[in-house]
Amino acid sequence: MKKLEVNEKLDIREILKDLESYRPKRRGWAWREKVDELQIGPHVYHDCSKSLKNSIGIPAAVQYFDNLDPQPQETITTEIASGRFEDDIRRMRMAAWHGADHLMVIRTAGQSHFDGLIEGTPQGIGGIPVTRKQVRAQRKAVDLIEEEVGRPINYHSYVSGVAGPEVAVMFAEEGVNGAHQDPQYNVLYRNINMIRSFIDAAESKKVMAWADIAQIDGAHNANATARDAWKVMPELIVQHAINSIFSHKVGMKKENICLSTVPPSAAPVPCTKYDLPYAVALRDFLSDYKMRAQQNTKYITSSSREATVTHVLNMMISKLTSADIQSTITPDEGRNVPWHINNMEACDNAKQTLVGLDGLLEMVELKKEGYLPEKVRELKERAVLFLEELIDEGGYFEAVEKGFFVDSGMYPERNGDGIGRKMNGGVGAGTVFERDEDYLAPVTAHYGYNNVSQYDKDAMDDPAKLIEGCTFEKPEKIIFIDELDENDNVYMRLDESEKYRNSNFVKPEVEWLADGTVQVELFLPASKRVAEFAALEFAKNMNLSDPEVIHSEMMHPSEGTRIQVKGKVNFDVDISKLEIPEEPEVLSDEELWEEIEKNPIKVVAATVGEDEHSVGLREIIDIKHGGIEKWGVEVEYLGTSCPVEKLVDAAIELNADAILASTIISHDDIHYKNMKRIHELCVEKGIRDKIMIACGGTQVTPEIAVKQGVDAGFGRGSKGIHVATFFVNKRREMNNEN
Ligand code: Z98
Repeated sequence: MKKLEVNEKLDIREILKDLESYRPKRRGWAWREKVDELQIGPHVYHDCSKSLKNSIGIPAAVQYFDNLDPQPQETITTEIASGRFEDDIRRMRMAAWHGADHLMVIRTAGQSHFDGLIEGTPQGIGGIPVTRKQVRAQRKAVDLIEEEVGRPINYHSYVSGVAGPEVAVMFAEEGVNGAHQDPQYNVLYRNINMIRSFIDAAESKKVMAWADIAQIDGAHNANATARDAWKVMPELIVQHAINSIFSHKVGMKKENICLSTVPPSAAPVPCTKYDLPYAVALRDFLSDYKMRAQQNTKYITSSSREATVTHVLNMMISKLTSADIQSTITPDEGRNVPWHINNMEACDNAKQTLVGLDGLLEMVELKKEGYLPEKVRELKERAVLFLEELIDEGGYFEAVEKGFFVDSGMYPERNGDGIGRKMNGGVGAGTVFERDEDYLAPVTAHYGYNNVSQYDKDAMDDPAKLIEGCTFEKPEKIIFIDELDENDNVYMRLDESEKYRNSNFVKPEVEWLADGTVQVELFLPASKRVAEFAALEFAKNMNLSDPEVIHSEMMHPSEGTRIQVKGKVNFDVDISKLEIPEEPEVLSDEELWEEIEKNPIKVVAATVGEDEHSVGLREIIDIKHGGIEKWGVEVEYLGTSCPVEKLVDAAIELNADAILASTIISHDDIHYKNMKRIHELCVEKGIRDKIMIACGGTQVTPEIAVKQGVDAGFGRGSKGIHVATFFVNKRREMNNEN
């Protein structure tokens, strides 16, 4: 396929073309390339990785730092799954540009509730399973996107539910690079039979190991479902330990085993007192494995401000304890708005925080005495005692039956409210059978005994040899099944929004092309509930359809409420009909500094006539808000209501390069008349060809100003940079003429 062009939209139809024969470019997880001392401009970074070929820095980078966009050493994760894989592909491209290199696809309804591999795209059944078609289309797009940004991107989904092993095989075939896999998740949160889950997990992990897929466990769910999340810390350590050692024993390499660590608590509790000792204890115990730091999702609400602070506090823990992968969670989790912008902002949060904390561990270290190590020790003891009791009870299965897990007490305290699952209960109970004596599965990466030798001794380590390779070695054996639903498939959806694909028409969008959704922010001087209903009326009157309050927050019980409403607009804009004025050209700070230092510019300035409005002019002059002094322009300010004669005389006396006059009063066109007068006086006094004249004011139209004979007019919204740019450019022009 043709490589992506920065100025061209990704062509979804092109991605879908010949999908049945597409093979992923690579397999396996890829870490970022660490650079020990990364020098970019005057700055040196110690914890960063190779920079990207194409990326978008945080807003300050774009505005002040020439797009400086250092990439932290941590992999950055974002979850993208709006339910329409074709639109998610576009979001993946944006996320990659914002620094994400781990794209997780989690579906809107439990993938793990599907009992088999789903090949169609049954959107209508209440959830969107991960199908081969979706995975292949997305991996194909990501293959292009990683070339565009210049860094490998890890594509990730979930190996859960009773279809786990089939899903794992499909992922291995399709070049998926990361996956959640944890039998405890199935048992505790999906009520899948525990024996079946562990057997499936052995098979799944073996397949994942073959495909070099990095694994993330499911312990974060224990935190998210706990009654008091900070009490679950000993159990979290135990869950991590069980999945990690199990995975390793099945054959996964340790660096592919990633713990889904989560800071258990969040402000307003004094969360660092819980979260830091917990993170240290976990890393001490399980130092052979990788740490994937997730944000706390237990205490997330619909406030994006609050979610951002929690995220940043969490990243401080990540930094202090050297996490390998940093997940980003958006307020989506709290209000179910999986929007493009929230993904980008979350990636930017991570990048900004981690880069901002670069070198932290060279400056601070964790204390070896006092509260921290004492708490670490306590947590470790609690976890060890938990495991010892589990063994005393006969093992994991017995402990689960007895409700050891998801108990709301802080172990060894127990409240007796844990989730007890029956060893012979749950989904898939009774579906595990012993293998026959001569059991044979001629496939690669299979767990457990397999009687290959009876057929071919040489095939002992390569059972698929018996069938001349399975789908892993011979991908042409994969059967690709396209979507089966004639009324609900990607082509139908693309057709519906075709008007907006590479056309002149645009419509606002939050997750799907032309979905028309917008968010409106309101403050209403009313109590919360009243404000919520009033806000819906405002939305309706703004012609928004399907209005819905997605966030409301009390500012004061009676004085007012902040509300965010979403709704849809039902019109579009034809961009070919827009009259877009030319963007005012501005020179860079560096160019202005350099030029004005070489050839100083002296300006006389005043408000002229009988005009006392000095604020605008002074904003254009003073350094504080980016006035022309910033770049070294020397200004003689003559004050307000200055007669134009005095202004011109002062220019002559001081041998100024420019006159800067400001006028707001415009009755009888006095502002333009004054401009004309300044020009004429300069002509009369013989300095017009040597002096630049710039005039500004809120009522000034640049074109009309120039007609009065001055060199430039500056209207409403003009800034110092526009005036400084004009002076430098105009003088260059004058010098060239002479
Ligand atoms: C994260 N925010 O990890 P179903 N298996 C495990 C999971 O944790 C999850 C699923 C499967 C989290 C993402 N986790 C949420 C171990 C979900 C999801 O099909 O919905 O059960 O799969 O970053």
